[in-house]
Amino acid sequence: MLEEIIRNLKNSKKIVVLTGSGVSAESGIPTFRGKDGLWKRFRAEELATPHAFSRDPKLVWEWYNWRREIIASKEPNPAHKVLASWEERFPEFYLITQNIDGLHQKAGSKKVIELHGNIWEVKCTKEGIISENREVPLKEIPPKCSSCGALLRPNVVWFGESLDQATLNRAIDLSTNCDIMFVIGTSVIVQPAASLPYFALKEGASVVEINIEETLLTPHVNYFLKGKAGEILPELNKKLIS
Ligand code: BJW
Repeated sequence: MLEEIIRNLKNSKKIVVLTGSGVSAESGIPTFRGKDGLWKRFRAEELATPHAFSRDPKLVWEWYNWRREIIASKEPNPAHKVLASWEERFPEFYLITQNIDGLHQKAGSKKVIELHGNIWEVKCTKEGIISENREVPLKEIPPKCSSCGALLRPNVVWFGESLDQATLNRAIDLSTNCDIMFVIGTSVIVQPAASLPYFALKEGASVVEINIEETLLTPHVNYFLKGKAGEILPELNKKLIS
């Protein structure tokens, strides 16, 4: 099956990859819905909704501060590295991620389309200005805007919030017009990201899913590679470059 995927990949012009938290699992960053996933230990509605933030910004920021501490100590794994090398190899390679951890960029990917924002950015709740913030741990919780004093929030997309429209449109356009799509380390549950592989399938693209377990998407894909992204992607890459 790997040979067939490689043949397909080599014949493809537009290559799209959609990643989820499973890609960073081997770096030591918890996923959301797995056995040790964040939503097994924490309630999403108390921490990852606009309502939760307006009710208790300190609690929400303490949780993000804890996650920032974990992420700051982690390094990209072989899956991130292979995807970064594919950006160099293929002229029309597009990486769409639901991850907010910045590990794709740390591995060298330069043009990452971040659907759910980035944990290393903060947004002023009054002026809407987005800025980078890499302070670990945060000195002040909750942090305040240095120019107007208003509360800052993590620049991530919470449940019930819309994704940035231009970013989403770009992801839909790429998914609708690609030749091959890799869907890696995501449960394909959270909308609207979960619809992207279906747009690709509908337009006749080949879809390759890499996951340690089957998802609702699996029965629809052309190829399902069961296993860890950090093992399967290097294996695919070895065949690609040999
Ligand atoms: C491996 C592996 C290895 C492990 N190798 N694989 C009712 C009310 C309100 C909203 C809704 C509603 N019903 C539906 C909605 C819409 C909602 C939604 O989809 N909910 C679903 C849960 C049903 N979506 C939204 O609210 C979105 N906005 C929206 O739709 O706006 C319009 C709207 C507004 C109002 C009402 C309705 C619509 C926004 C979604 C934002 C998601 N935000 C989060 C948090 C980001 C910030 C943060 O991190 O703190 O994004 S939630 C979380 O899930 C995070 C992820 O990006 C996202 C996806 O998770 P992912 O990456 O797939 O992780 P897992 O854990 O689910 O899966 C990991 C996978 O990896 C597994 O399959 C493993 O097997 C695999 N794996 N190790 C390969 N080594």
